[in-house]
Amino acid sequence: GKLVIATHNPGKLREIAALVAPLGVEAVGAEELALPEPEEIGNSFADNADLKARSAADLSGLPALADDSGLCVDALHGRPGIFSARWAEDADGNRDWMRAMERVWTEAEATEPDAAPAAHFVCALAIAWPNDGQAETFEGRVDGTLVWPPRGDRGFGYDPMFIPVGHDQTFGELDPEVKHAMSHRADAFGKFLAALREDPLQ
Ligand code: ITT
Repeated sequence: GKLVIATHNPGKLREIAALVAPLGVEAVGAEELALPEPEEIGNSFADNADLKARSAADLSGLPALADDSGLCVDALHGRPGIFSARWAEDADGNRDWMRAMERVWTEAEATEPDAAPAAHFVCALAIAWPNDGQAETFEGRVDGTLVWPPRGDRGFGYDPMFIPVGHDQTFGELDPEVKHAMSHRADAFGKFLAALREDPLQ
């Protein structure tokens, strides 16, 4: 059957399409179905993933998988967190990742000048079925440190400034396969797969 990947972010769509490929479902992006972007009014990654999945499932009549994710910096008490995308936006809503990374680095450095700032990515995945009030959510995480200047042009978002624990290259430099094997998204997806084994998609 079909599964809607309820994201308007091409970087996420690429990664989630790769993760769901082995499931044998036909992945369809939210843009392809011209689904609107619901307002992310939740107070947590899980709440926002839940509302994006339910909106896409109800409007498309298909099961929908949504991702809400972000970068949490220890020195910034977990910010930008659920505001990770908003930190990239200018007054017209255009996104500039260099601007977002610069803000993160500047604020982290102002708090802890000499340390390599500790940070982690969080990903909440939510799966929803049409007209079913409940979505199920799964949360994953990867720990690391931040570097400046950003390095590498792979991945998306904050990847060029994030070095995962156990590596010395950023997610922007590492092979996408390496990121997929250890990322916050892969961690959440593993939990989703474990639940699917109990309760399959069809
Ligand atoms: P959708 O809501 O349409 O899925 P979005 O980009 O608005 O797309 P979020 O609200 O979840 O999604 O914002 C998450 C931001 O966190 C995202 O735009 C990235 O900048 C950042 N982020 C999440 N996962 C990341 C990853 O794997 N690598 C780098 N940055 C990531």
